Amino acid sequence: MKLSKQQIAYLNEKQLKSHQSRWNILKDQLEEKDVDVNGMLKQVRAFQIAIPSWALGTGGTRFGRFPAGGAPRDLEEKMYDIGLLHALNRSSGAISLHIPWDIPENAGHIKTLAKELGLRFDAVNSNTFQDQPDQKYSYRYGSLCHTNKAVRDQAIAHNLAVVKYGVELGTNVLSVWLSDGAIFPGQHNIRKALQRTMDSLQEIYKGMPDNFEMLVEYKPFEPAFYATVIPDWGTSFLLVNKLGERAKTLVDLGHHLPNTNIEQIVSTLLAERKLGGFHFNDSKYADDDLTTGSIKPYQLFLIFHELVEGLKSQNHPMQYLSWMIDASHNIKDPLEDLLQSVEAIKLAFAQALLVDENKLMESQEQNDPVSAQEILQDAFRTDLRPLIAEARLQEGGALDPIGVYRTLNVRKELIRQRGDKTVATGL
Ligand code: PSV
Ligand code: MN
Repeated sequence: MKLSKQQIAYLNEKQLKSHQSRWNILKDQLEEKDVDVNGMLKQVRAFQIAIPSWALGTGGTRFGRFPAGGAPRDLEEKMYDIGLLHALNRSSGAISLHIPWDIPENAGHIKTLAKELGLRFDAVNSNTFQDQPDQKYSYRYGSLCHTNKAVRDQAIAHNLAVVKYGVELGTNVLSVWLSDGAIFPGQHNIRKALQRTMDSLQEIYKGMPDNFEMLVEYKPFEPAFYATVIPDWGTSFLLVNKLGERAKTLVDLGHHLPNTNIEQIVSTLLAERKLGGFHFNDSKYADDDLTTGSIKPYQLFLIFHELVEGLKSQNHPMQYLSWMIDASHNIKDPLEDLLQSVEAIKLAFAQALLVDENKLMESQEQNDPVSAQEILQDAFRTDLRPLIAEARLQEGGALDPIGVYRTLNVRKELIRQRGDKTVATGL
């Protein structure tokens, strides 16, 4: 299913007047504060967040699944779904593939479709956390950390095969997340498991083309409950530092223990030129994979504040990093959930752009935490939704993406086309 610009423009018409009045009020308010409104609009318009190919169907927990129907049955249908999102919000113009959940069998055809839908390929993700039917050795006791060299070699070869798909699709980022670890104390030698992981990653790094980056993701627990081999940013940082310049850390917001100061991690990694990318989601307890911004929007804003300030200090554009969503949609329509996530991310980004950095620096120099808080919260509490809508409008997207999605009965149409019992590969 595809949405045309005309369909969207027609539905925008009805909301144009009320949008204009809200936007004019905000614009005046921002201009009064000497905010570079056009500069902000330009940045928000350009910002793109990759959609993971593994999160377009209804997810579930180990207790059950409640699919909503109309889930994409193959990579092409997944791309059409991302095309729908991008047509609505103009900010989902990239797709991140998880291999072997989504193997681009015919790269030429897939690239043509991507072009037609206005999409590009973001990081390719390897998967050595599950066994595949045709695989020789099992990953039951780990992959890159395994005691048996043959298993490690198989996992290394898989990662290099993923890189090859990436090359064919025109991306240059490999993202690695390992579930390797011990579920019970004593199960493995912690020091040796880390060393073997390091050696295996080195093999992969050496095998990548010179322009390829490797992102190493960390996660404190699950499925390895006792000692995950790469449990935290410190371990990832240690590994990527040893690997080389093109290896960096990937921060998944859900991969922290409660109350971890993620913005501080982001700032430190960025300062060391070792922050490579993001997996956005939100959580209350651990890796809940909830809609971004649904639980802790202030934290998201504080993270973006560090990103905006840090990248600016290094003269890097926002697209210097890989931005991706990594979520599971248990009870919401996955496409609506993704629209909400992208909106929350753009809002946090725009709020961060609004922070008066010079004034904040003055407060910091004068050791004035009261005024620092006022400055940050003034930006956070400014309702920038009309600016995000205006940016979308200028890009040819929908003023109200979820409204248009519902008015056009997109889910109903997808169910009609694909059936109500379809299952998508992925989470
Ligand atoms: C693991 O929890 C993770 O965050 C990794 O990024 C995986 O690639 C993804 O979720 C899908 O399982
Ligand atoms: Mn992730």
